[in-house]
Amino acid sequence: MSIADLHARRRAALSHLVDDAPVLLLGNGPFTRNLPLTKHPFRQDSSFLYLTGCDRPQAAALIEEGGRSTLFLVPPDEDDPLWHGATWTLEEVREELRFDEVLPLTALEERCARHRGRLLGLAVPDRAATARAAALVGQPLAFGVPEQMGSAALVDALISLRRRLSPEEVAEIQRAAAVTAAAHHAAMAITRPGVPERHVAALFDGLLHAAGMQPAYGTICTVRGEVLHMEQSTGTCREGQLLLLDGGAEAPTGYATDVTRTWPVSGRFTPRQRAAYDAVLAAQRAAIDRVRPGVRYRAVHDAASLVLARWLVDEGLLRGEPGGLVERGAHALFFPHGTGHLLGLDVHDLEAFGDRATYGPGRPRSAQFGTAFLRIDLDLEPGMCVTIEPGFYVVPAILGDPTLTARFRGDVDLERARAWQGLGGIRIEDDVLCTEAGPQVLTAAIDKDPDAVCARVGTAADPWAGLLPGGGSPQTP
Ligand SMILES: [Mn+2]
Repeated sequence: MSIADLHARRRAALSHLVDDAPVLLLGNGPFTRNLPLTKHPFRQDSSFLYLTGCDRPQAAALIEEGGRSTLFLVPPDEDDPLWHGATWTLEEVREELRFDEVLPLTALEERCARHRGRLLGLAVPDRAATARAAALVGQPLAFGVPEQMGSAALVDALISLRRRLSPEEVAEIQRAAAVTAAAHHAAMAITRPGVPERHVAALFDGLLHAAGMQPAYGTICTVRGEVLHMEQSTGTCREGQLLLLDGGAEAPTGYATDVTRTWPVSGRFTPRQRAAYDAVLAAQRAAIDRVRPGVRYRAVHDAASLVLARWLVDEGLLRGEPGGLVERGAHALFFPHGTGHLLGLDVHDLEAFGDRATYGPGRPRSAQFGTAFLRIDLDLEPGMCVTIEPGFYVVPAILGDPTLTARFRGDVDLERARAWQGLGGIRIEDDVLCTEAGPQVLTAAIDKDPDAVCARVGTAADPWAGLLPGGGSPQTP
């Protein structure tokens, strides 16, 4: 089946799920950077992409009874061939994307008029497009505000369709995973003391671009792994430090990967680093093993937390019985986030729809520190793809937090914990497909065995060093 047929099939399935109610979809417009002419790279809204396969800016679609579909586009300008090269016709797009009809965007309001009062609509990241949809649908819409994401029936239908990936979608993630593997391995290879973090980050992102893909999210590349979403790569890799790289390719079709690896800058772990790395890896493997149909994701998270808690007790960082420590949430002092999230067209798939998409009915979020950040608590089903990404972090902001340290006074040995400061953070993350046959790690080609990782570090020259002004010394401050 061609990709375009797949999109047509999804529109028919959607129509069926909403009892043939007419559905209006607006795509994203271009996002201006600093001048009208300079734009951010275009990214289509994921639900629009899912249902249309159309990655042109300023598009709209109307899905009517039985999945009959009309696409609306801004036709090319007369001088487009001069400025932008090859041009296209609405008819060519109609054939390519298998729509029943393709009309100029200016016809949208008139075509929607016949469905007044019955249209289902959806918010998208683009505010102008969302405002246009809200006016046509006659209800307030706001992207990222769960209760205003769209008409309830449409949102529920999209969630139920997108939550489980088809084999075609899994194949897209696998394509992106192959590129992600090459990029992670290249990043390991050029890491050595003195190399600026940004050289590693630029090689990682550059490799994705060279493969015709792009980062699915802002790549994290830092020796300060304890800052969970460290966005700047302005530091320098130093002997004795760990480098954490959280980055993944997005395929041209929009499907994401999300992978974290952590490795020693020098290619050798200290005994303490190695112990922590082994514990995180054991926690990750225990959690991956739980990714099976019918298992509640909370149990996957608890499995990772328990393995870490046992090790924390062995190290003397926590005191007490591991099961009780996890129940009280004491492990979160060193593992303060959830074990993972859904993955698909969005790197945190369906998260824009809120907990309605990612938590089971009647399952409110935990109020407990750490567990409150768990991004998914569904019963796993075949076709769901989740990340498994436990970590161990020595976070000064946590160890110095008077409320947290008072709450867990009996559980944590603060003096010992503070002696670990400077280790930073270790996270190991893979993308795992839930199947009837058990967990399938889509990113298994990326080394995580500690010896295999170390064997890669420092095996290649810093490719930027000779290309940059100033002689290209990798010792840039
Ligand atoms: Mn992730």
